[in-house]
Order: sequence, then structure tokens, then C-alpha cells
Amino acid sequence: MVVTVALVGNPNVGKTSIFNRLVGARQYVANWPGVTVSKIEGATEWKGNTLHFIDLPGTYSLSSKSIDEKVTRDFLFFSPPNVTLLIADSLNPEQSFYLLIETLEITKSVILVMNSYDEIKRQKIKIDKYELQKHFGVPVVFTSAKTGEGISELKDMIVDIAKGKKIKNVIFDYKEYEKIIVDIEDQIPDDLFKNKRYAALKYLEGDEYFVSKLENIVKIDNTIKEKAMSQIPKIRYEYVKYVIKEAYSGNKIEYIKTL
Ligand code: GDP
Ligand code: K
Ligand code: MG
Repeated sequence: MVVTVALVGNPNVGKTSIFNRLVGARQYVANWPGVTVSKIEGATEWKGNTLHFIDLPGTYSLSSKSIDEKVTRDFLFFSPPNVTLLIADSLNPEQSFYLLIETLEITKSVILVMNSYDEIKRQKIKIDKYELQKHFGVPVVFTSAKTGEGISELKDMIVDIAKGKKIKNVIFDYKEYEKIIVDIEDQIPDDLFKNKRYAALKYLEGDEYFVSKLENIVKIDNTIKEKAMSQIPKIRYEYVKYVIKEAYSGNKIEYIKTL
């Protein structure tokens, strides 16, 4: 089978290094339509399957505030790949996990790639894979783009996910905002968005695109909306901190002490 695989991650987490490990020299660069952001693609054969990779622009969020965020978000939302790799920096997971939660709101076919695992071992930090899997509802692969560790396991996992391997999904809970999210979802016409929950959430967060699509359709209290805009990212960060505390042990790196 042919599998399209997108690489998503914060800047500097090793996305391009992992991409190079996956595809070797078989890559080509173009531009995304209409913008001067590079579109890097490449393919590899793996156990009778063609894996086609797209290295998306590095981003901290998917709220489409910058061109890079918008290219990444629009690609995931409008041209969903079969599998998405969330490349995380294992040494600095907070922002990576935040982006993971946002990515999981668009697609459930995500693999959490815990990169720079060589450094984790060197610094004698322990990460419990099963805690990460349990709390995020995604399969986890530890990799090092430096040594090549985990790359074969990652390609096997990509094929498994593309073939429909079931993962126990976690529905992220926005607590007191759940009622408002459902209220907005109910006001969205069926033919407008397939993923109404995502549209509702992004509308609440003030995302330009979803606001423009929904501002004349959805009626909600303005004070609630304003509060939600700042609280929703906070709820995600609280959860990220909780998961890091559950999953990380051994030698503590500085940021964990501050959580
Ligand atoms: P990108 O911005 O996400 O595409 O990140 P790059 O692939 O350009 O890598 C950023 C930096 O991290 C480079 O200096 C890489 O050599 C380094 N790097 C990437 N992956 C690893 C890894 O698994 N282990 C270690 N130790 N360094 C890595
Ligand atoms: K790095
Ligand atoms: Mg890069």
C-alpha cells in the first residue's frame, strides 16, 4: 500500500534529521502554493509498502497565526495524511506535547516520536512509554536521529497504523468549556465541517479562519468566549505538565523541577 505520512513538530526538535533518516537521499523540495515556505517530500519502500513523507514547517501551535502554522494546520485539516508523526524533543517535551494535543484534535492517526532519546539515556532520565501512551492515547516510539535508533520500529508502526491498528483514543477534556463546545457544535450546519468539535474549539480560541466561517452562524456569550480564548491553552498546558510528571523520572532535568 501507499501511505502518506506528515512530520509535525516544533522548530529544532530533529524533524528534518528524522526525515533524512527515513528517506535518505530520495527527497525533493518545492514551495507550498502561494507562499515561500518550503515543501519537502520524500519516499521510501518498506516491507512492500511505499511510505511517502512530507516534512511540514516547524510550529509551536496550530492556531494559524503565522504562515508556518497555517501551512501545517491547513495541510492536516484539508489534505489529511494517512499517518502523522509528532516529532517531540524528549529533553524539552512541554511544547511538543502541547502541539501533540492540538494535532490529536485534527487527526487520531498520530504516532508520538520521542526524539533525541540518545540524550535521555546519556543523562540517565527515564521516560515511561506506557504512561505516555495511556495519557495521550497514541503509540510511542523512542528515536535518535543521531544514532538511527528506533527508525525501523517507527516504519513498522507507520504501516501498522495505516493498516488500521487500533489505539485506545483519549478524548481530551476541556472541563467547564465542554458544554460550550457542544453548544457551538450544535449550531454548526452538517455540511459545513465534518469535524465539528475541532471547528467549535478553534472558533472559541478565536482562530481567524473558523471565526470568519462561523461568526454569522454561531451565537454565544461574548464574555464566555473571551475567557475561553485564554483558558483553553491553559487547560492543555496543565494536562501536559501532569503527564510529564507521570512519565518522567530518574535524573530530573531543570524544567521538570519547575513544573
Ligand atoms: P528541525 O528544526 O526540527 O528540522 O531539527 P533538525 O533536524 O534541523 O535538528 C536540530 C538539531 O538537533 C541539529 O543540530 C541536529 O543535529 C540535532 N538533533 C536532531 N535529532 C537529534 C537526536 O536524535 N539526538 C541528538 N543528540 N541530536 C539531534
Ligand atoms: K535540538
Ligand atoms: Mg527542519
